[in-house]
Amino acid sequence: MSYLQQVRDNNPLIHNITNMVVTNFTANGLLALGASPFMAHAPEEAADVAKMAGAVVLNIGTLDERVVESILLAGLSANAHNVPVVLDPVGAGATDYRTQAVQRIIHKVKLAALRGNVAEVANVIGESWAIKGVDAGEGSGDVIALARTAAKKLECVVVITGKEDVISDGSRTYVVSNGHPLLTRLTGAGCLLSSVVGAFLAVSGDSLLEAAADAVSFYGVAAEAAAEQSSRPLPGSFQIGFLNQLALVTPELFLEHSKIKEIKG
Ligand code: ATP
Ligand code: TZP
Ligand code: MG
Ligand code: MG
Repeated sequence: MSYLQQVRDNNPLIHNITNMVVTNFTANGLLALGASPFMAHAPEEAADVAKMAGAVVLNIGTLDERVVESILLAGLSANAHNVPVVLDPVGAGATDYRTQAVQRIIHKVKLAALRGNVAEVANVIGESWAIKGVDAGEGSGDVIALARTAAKKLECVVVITGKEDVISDGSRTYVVSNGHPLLTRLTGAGCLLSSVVGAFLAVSGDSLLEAAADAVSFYGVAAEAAAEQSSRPLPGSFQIGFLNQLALVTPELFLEHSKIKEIKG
């Protein structure tokens, strides 16, 4: 059975410690998909929520020390209970505080997946890449090589998103060419994707790489369908249409439109 169908059948609980910009959009996106969002960022309950979840998604978008404390508590609890952890290193490299917070997190918490734009992922592994706030900068380089290197270094699946998305576990690598430019006009498009990756990992068993690639491709197919359904695609109506398509895209439609290519070598 497809990972998408398993998410819808099993309705996995996804613990999100995320930023104040995207909290509502992320919860609605997970609900539309068929997962069960739980937004819980207090350090007092972070460990308890993480251990009951199907996946934990950690996001540093609007971090402060209390958030970092919660992230560490949730991450360590998830690790102790075999719950997959996804990290979205929003803005890593933009300020020293973000860069250092990410280093504290990855040294303590074992990730199942890292999901970010190219500049964020480069900065997480100490390679420089221009970054503009929370958006990828104009840098250029070999994104496939970067994904492989990062996956090997962090020993987890790495998802680098952009016009094309690269998903690697260090030995196998996929490129996904689904998506729509309107996603770049929607704040939280990346953050919600990180949580959708979490939902797919929650039902993946050991097939983390395949589940992550499916999550990314499904998300892009939903965006394509939303743009196609709209008579005049604009950011506001696209956001609503996109949420609708996260609920409407069937496993059959997904298979028909999915563009996942394995990169050899
Ligand atoms: P950034 O802040 O750099 O925009 P992000 O965290 O918002 O990063 P994105 O890289 O924008 O994350 O990825 C979010 C989603 O948008 C992914 O599904 C990705 O495939 C899609 N996407 C991003 N850019 C494009 C594009 N130019 N064309 C089509 N899809 C895109
Ligand atoms: N500022 C801090 S977090 C955030 C903004 C605008 C949201 C970033 O979300 P995404 O998914 O990276 O676009
Ligand atoms: Mg974006
Ligand atoms: Mg982002």
